[in-house]
Parts: sequence; structure tokens; C-alpha cells
Amino acid sequence: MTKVSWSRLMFFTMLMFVLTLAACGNGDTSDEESTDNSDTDTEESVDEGADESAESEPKVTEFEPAFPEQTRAPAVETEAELDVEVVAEGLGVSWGMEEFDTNRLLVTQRDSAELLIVDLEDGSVSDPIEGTPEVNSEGQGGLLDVTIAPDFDESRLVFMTFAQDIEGGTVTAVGKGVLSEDEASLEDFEVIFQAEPAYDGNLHYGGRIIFDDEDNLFLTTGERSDDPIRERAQDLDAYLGKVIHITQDGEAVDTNPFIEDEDALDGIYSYGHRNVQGVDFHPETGDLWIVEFGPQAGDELNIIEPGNNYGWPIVSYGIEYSGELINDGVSEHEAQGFVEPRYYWDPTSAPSGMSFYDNDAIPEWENNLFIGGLASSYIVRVVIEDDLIVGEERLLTDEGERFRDVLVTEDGALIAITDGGMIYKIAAAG
Ligand SMILES: [Ca+2]
Repeated sequence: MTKVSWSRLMFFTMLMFVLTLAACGNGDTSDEESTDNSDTDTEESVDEGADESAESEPKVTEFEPAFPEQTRAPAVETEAELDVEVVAEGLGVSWGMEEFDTNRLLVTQRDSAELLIVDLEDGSVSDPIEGTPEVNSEGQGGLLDVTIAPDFDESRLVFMTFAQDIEGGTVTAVGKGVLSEDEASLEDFEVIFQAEPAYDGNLHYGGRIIFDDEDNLFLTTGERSDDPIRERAQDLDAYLGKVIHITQDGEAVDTNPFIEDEDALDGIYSYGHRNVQGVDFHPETGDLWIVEFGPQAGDELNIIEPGNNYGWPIVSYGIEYSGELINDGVSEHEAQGFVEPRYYWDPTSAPSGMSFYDNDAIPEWENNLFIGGLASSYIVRVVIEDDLIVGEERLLTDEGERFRDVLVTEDGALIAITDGGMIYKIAAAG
């Protein structure tokens, strides 16, 4: 295991990333979420303290926020002394994870579709667990998220999301299987939900899952990226660009907002999303927060309420990768009848998986939100007061990793997994 001193990692304020995305406005490959790793970012140093906001790069757009705290929050800095440790390395693109046993993680490998067990104490990595589903691993597809049933200790049920080939293209699918007692295989794996319609593309699958306190699942999807399919994010007869609420058998939860609407799909909980890559419940308020990947700029943090429309692709605080405006450049959500994001990034933070810090091991982090950043190559720490973002910090800025997902262990360590196959553990020093 490699120990890295925290002080070495604390010079984020001296770094400035200048996005040159405009230089590669050639469709899919310019999406920072794209899988070709052809990052076009350049870095240059600036004097420390040159900018009081966490964001030192110039904005991409000229949009005005709907309220002052909606973007570019003041920079904050963790005061506690932290240890950063590389627990494991040499894995493939590590997309999702869950702590299924104290200090032991289930970790998905997106491209190889493997499910692994990683021991945080000795850094050991298991052989691939048998019985995982067949996936479509083109583009942003593959084996995506993993979580365990609330009654896992008895049922040993593991839930996973993945890109699946079906007639007409691919879908974001959810399946479940039973982890054998010897942890070598997933038994009786079955698909419980497919986010139809299928589409012949390999981008924007969304794919995060989380259990609520009534033991039902929230699933996030993407709108499949291309114009015009992305417009289906606004349609209630398609599961694209949605937050979906289903039971452990894949049925719509009977309190869902469109159950009574015969023209709408029963599983839909909220709509008008682009590509929802992170989801978690706020530890204090219990609200469901999501992060969705924007176009060029305009990544959003949203609080999800049933039946709400979050506006994509009608309104956005971002612009097309080509530099063109979206819908003539309408950014205000509320004025158009949509829900304003609680926060947006301009330029992008390239957000992926996220987790609230629901632990007291690092007291100043309590109820803060941590979000993995991809092309941005950092972890974002967000400080929230009364649903307003009042501070932002960037962590592990010099590792050069695409941070795909983060979680908080029972012990209060922050774990991050990356596209480069690294597993980091950040914990209070000592
Ligand atoms: Ca929006």
C-alpha cells in the first residue's frame, strides 16, 4: 500500500484547468463522459489565492444564476489532518461499489463486466464473482452500479445495473442475484427492469441505484445523448432521462406520481434529466439528491421531488459541445415552469458517483456531499446549508485520475474508485 501525504494533495488552489473542449467539437467524442479518455484539458499554474471561488477557470456561458448560491460557491478547505492511501491499483474502469461487509467492498468493472470483492484492510482483490450478466460494453455501456438489499444479511441479494442488448438496441437494465455463502458466485441472476425504449447507441445510460427507507429502489437513467432521442427526457412514455422508482421485483412503486396517468409510465418519479450519474439521500433532511452530467458546462445538483420536471433539453445552464446554444440559450428553469437546480457548474466538474458524508469521524465533513469528477480529475466536496451550496473544495487534484464513484464506509473513511483502476481511502489522520 502506498501512503501519500495529505499536504501534497492540498495545493488545488494553485492549479487551474483550462478546458479546450471547443477545440474538439466533433460530436460524441467531445463528451467528457466519453470513454476514449481523449481529455483535451490543459493545466497551468496560477498564483495561490487568485480566486475566492473554488472555481478558478473562466465560465463557458454567460448565463446568470437564478440565485446567488446557484454556482461558483466560495472555496473551503478541510482543516482536519487526513491520510490518503491507495488501497488497490491495477483494476479496470471501476464504476460502482458498495460496502457489503465491514471494510469489504463489492466493486464493478465496467468493461470486463466483472464483480470483485476488495478488502480495504489488506488491499486484497478477489477473483471475479461468477454469474454476472452479459452486458453491452461499447461506449459508456458495461457493468455499472451495484448495491445490496436492505436485508442482505439474510437474503444475500445483490442488485446491479448494466447496459443490455435487447431488440432494437440497448437499455439500462437492473438485475438481481444471490451472493453465494462462499462469495464465489451470484446465483439465480435475473433482470427485473429495463429502461425502455431501446436505442441503437452507447452513450448516457445513467445507471445509479439506491434503496430508500421503504426498501424500494431508485434508478437513474440518461437520455441516450443524441439529438433527437434526447428529447424523450421530456416524454412520460419513455424511461429515458428519468429518475425511476421500483420495487425489488422491478414493479412501479404504488405511490409513484404518474400511477393514475394512463399515458405515463408508472415507474417514472421525475423527468427532464440528461445523464444522472450520482444519487444519495441527505442524511439530515432525507431528501433525494442527484447529480447530472451537463452538456458543455451546466452539470446540475438537483433535489428530486415526485412528478417534477427538471427541464432538459428545453433549458440548461450549459451549451452544446459545438458551442451552439441549447434552445436559443434559455437557462432559467423556473420561468419556464421547470425546477431550478440547487447548483450548477460552469465550467464542468464532469460529475459522476456521489455520496453524503453521514458519519462523525471527520466532524467538519458531516452532511457534506462528495462527488467524483471525471475529466476534471478531482473529488468535489460540497458544503450545504438549508439546501444552499455555501462552499466547495476540490480533493486529490494532483492524482490525474478520473474519479468514477465515492462512498463513505461505516468507519467514516471516504473511498474513491477511478477509471484508472485505483481505489483510494481518505481518512482522519492517526
Ligand atoms: Ca435542469
